[in-house]
Amino acid sequence: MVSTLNILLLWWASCAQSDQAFDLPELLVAESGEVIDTVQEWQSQRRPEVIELFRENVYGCNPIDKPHNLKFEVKEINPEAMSGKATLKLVDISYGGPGGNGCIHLAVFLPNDRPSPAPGFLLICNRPREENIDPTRVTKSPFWPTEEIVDRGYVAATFHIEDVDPDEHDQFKNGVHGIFDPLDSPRGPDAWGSIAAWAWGASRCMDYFEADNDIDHTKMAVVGHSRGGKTALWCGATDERFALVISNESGCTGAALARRKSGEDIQAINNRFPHWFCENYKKYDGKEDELPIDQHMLLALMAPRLVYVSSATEDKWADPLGEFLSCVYAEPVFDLYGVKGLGTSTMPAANSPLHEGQIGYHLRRGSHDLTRYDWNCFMDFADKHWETATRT
Ligand code: GTR
Repeated sequence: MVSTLNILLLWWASCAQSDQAFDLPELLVAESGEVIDTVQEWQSQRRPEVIELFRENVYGCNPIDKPHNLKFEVKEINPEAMSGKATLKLVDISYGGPGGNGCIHLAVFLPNDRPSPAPGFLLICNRPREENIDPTRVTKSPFWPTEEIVDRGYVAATFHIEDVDPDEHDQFKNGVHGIFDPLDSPRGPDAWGSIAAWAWGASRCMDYFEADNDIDHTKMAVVGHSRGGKTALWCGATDERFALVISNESGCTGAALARRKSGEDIQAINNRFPHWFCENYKKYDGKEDELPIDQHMLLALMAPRLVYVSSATEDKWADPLGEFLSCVYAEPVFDLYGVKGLGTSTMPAANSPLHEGQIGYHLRRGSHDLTRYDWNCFMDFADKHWETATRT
C-alpha cells in the first residue's frame, strides 16, 4: 500500500529531478465522476473506459481481432535442437483480408527435460532478425538468450515485428494495415498504428499457444524491449490471456509517465516515428498535460496479473524514474484486487530487483539494451510467481 505521505515525497522528489510539476489523471475516478472502489466497478466500468481512451488517443483501434481464416502450419519440428536439449518448432501463422495475405514466422523452442505443457516467454523482436533470433542457433545474441531460457525450463518463442508490419512510415500501405484496413474509406484519426499492429501479431502467437498442447498458454509472458516494450504493454493491456507482461526500457508511450517530459517526449516520438501511434496522438505534441490518460494507467490494466518493468541507469532517453513511478502509481488497482503491487515507493539501487509483488521492477546498471541480466531477472520473477524450480 502506498501511503499519502510517500506519494507526496515521491512527487516532490520526481518534480525536483525533472524540474516540472505534473498532475496525473485520476486512475480510480470514472469519466462520470464516480469513484471506483470495487473490483467489479473497475472491471465493468473504469477498465473498459481506460482502454478506450488509450485506443482513441494513443495506439489506435484495430479493424480486426482474430481473423476467421487464421491458420497454423508447423513447417518444421526438430526434437534434437540445441544438442538434444530442446525441440524446435517453426510455425507459420497465416491470415488474409481484403488487401491480401500475411504470415508471422514463429519460432518456438520447448525444453525437452520438462514435462509439457511448459510455461514460457514470447519475445517481440524489433532488432535485426539474423543477428538476434537465429533459429539455427549458429548466431547467438543476449537479446534472446534462448539456451538459458530453455535451461531454466521455459519455452522460448519469438517472432519479428516486420512479419506483421514494417517499421517505417509507408502511409500504412504494407503489412497488416494493407491487408485489413478498409480499402474504400479514408483512414480515421483513431486508426491503429504500427505498435498496435505488432501487439495484434503477439496476440496471434497466443492463438497458436492455445492450440499447442506442449505449451502452457496460461503461463506465457509477452516480452519486449524499447519499441517492443511499448508493444508488449499494449498487447498485455488488450489481451488478458498473457499472464505476465514484460516491458524493458520502453520509455516514452511505454512505461514512462508522459507528464514528466523527461527524456523523449510526445512531440519527439511523433516526429521521428509518425507511424507508431494513431493520428489523434499528435494532438498532444507539447501538450502532455491534456492527455486523458498517463502511462501508469496502462500498467494498471494488467492487474491483477503480473507485470514487469525494467530500466537502465544510463538510459535517460527512456526516463528510468518515470518508468518506476508508473509502477508506483499503478498500484491502487492492484490494491483493489487485494494483491500486492510493487510494495514500495522508493526507487531501488541499480541491480537490486523488486520481485515481491505482482509488479516487478529492476534498474540495471548500464545502457539501453536487453541483456542476459534482464532475462535472468524476468525468469527469477516468473520462477517466484509461477513456483517453478530454477534449473541452472
Ligand atoms: C528510440 C525511440 C524510443 C525507443 C527506441 C527503440 O529511438 O526514441 O522510443 O523505442 O528507439 O525502440 O530502440
